[in-house]
This record gives sequence, C-alpha cells and structure tokens, in this order.
Amino acid sequence: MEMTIRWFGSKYDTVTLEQIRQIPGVSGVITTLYDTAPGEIWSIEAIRDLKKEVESAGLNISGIESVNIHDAIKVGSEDRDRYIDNYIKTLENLGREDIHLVCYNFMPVFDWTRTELARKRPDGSTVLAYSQKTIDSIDPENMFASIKDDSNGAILPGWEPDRMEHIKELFDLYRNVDEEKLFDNLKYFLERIMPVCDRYDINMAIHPDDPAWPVFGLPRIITSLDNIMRMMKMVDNVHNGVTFCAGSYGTNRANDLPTMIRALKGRVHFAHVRNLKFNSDDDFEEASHLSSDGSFDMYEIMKALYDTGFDGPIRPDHGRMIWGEKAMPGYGLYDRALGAAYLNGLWEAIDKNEKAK
Ligand code: CS2
Ligand code: MN
Repeated sequence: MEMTIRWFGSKYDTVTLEQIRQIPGVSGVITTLYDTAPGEIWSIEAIRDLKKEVESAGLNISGIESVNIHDAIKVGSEDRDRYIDNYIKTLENLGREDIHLVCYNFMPVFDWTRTELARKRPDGSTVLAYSQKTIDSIDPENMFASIKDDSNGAILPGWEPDRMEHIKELFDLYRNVDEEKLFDNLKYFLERIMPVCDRYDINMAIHPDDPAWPVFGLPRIITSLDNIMRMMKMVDNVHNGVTFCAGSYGTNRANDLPTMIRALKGRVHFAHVRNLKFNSDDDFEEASHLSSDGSFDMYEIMKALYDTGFDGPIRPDHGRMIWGEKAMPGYGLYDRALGAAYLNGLWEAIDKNEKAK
C-alpha cells in the first residue's frame, strides 16, 4: 500500500504540500482539479501543471478523487453520450500523464450527507455527524442552507453552491430514476469507458454512498457487498473496482467491513480508512482513527487489506477538527496526520508479524 493524503489544490486547501510532505510515511496525494465542473474535459495542460506542482514538492499524484459524473449520465438522459465522450477524453489525458487511479461516485443529487459539520465530542474536538431524525425533519431543498454556515468558508466536495442553487431541478431530474435504472445507467457508463481504461491501465474505483442507504427518497446503490458484487459482475473487468471507504460502508452496521474487504480481493483499488462512533443505529459521529475511540476495529480492517494483498493508495479519511485548526470540515491537517501515522503503525506491525511467521 501507499499512504496518501487527499489534497484539494493550492487554491482551495488550507493544507499545503510542504506540510503533507512532513507527515512520516506519506509519499503521495490524492487530488483533483477542483474548479472543473462535472462533464468538463480535463485538459492535458491542466493535468501537467498539477503534476508539476505536486512533484516539485517531493510528492506524487497517487490518484484522482474525483472525476465527477455529470447528472445526465446518472439519470440516463438523451445527452449522456456527449458527457461520457468528455469523460473518456479526461481519462485519456490522465492516462497519458501516467495517472492510473480514478475515484468517482454515483450518488444522485448529493454526495455524502451529514446533518452536522461540527458536532462537539467529549474531548472538545468537532466532527461531522449524521442523525436520521434530523434528516426526516428537514426539507431536502434546505439541506444545503442548514449546514453551510459550519463549513469554515470551504466549498464542500459534491456540495458546490452553483449546483445546490438548482436543487429543485436536480430532484425533478431523478424523479423517475429508481435503483434498477441507476444500475442500468452505471452499467452503460462503465461499458463505454472500459476500453479507454484498458488502454491506459486506469483503475476506476467507485466510492460508496454515504450514508449507505437511500436519503430523501433518492435511490442509492453502492451500499452493500451484494450490490457491489452485482456492479462488478455486470461489467466484469478488473478496471471496474471499488474505493473501500470504511466510514461510508460502515454507516450501515449490517456491513461487516473486514469480511467485505476479503470478498472484494483484487478489486479494491483505493482505500479510505476512518472510524465512526455510533450513538444508535441511525445516529453516528466521526471519531479519531483509533479503534477505541469509535465503533470499528481498525486493526481488523488493515489486516484484511494486508491479507488480500492490497497494494493501492490508502488515505486517512475525514478527520476531527482539533487544536484550533480552521479547515474544510473533515479535511484539516492535524487529525488526518495522526490518522496516517496510526494506520502506518498498524501496517508495520501486521507486516512484521506476518514476516516473522
Ligand atoms: C467523501 C466524498 O468520504 C469521502 O471520501 O469526502 O466526498 C468522496 O470523496 C466522493 O464521494 C468520491 O467521489
Ligand atoms: Mn471516503
């Protein structure tokens, strides 16, 4: 595995490449062209500039998160081919620049959903949190307004203000899209992009829906082992794989994370490892990465990745806001650096143990 940190680019991130470079054991970043809209072609020049910037800081680009999918593709509207053509061009340009991992998601309307961006934990840190009761009591059209004041001024991934302005139209678009339709549209998209992935050896790694169940009546399909198996079988190509995001699959307590990782052997191209603390089945908050601070056994998660021969990039995921830092919720420096160090420690111990056997 390669330990990495997500970085939104110097225009958007409060964390610098120089800081990331000083986290022990981190050699790469997972990044994106944050100012491109879904559906736009990423130019080779822009990709090259980004690469140059990262490399001159002594790091490398380990993958892209995300190249976002235009709603026309998810909905399957008539103009989807135009957007898929653009997506293929972007993949081609990434491949030509020697980038071989692309994370994306297929969630309708919203990306990850949280009801609070700064819930206070007993130690005084603040974290992202979710309560189904709150979701049930708010109007989805006001969802964005209800959380944006806690965002520390950052644009949250998937919650771009100009998209959110059209929220009503977005909901209308998905009115006739159910789970089956969403699976069909995902299949159509994957079938069209696999040839370019084969040509440039690009691993597509779908990010799970977060939380892993339908929200506001919108269908969500990347939620369980059965559904991912269905997705991988419907387009059976090693380049059609997954981002194993522990914190997203883990929102549904029926998902046994280490067992899922083991079942997905060979198709996990990217791992997000983080911990959640459940207060009840449908109220949870994010915790530090340490097992005892949350509800997951982080050792078992890392062990399952190790045992299945996982050799892709891994990153700590959403961190707490600690030590007075002001950053994009979930994406400060301090707690993610602690997370990376801890995950590296677990990996080293597992590795030494296995080699001593
Ligand atoms: C999230 C998402 O859990 C996460 O990593 O922050 O925004 C994620 O990056 C996207 O869903 C991937 O497309
Ligand atoms: Mn994730």
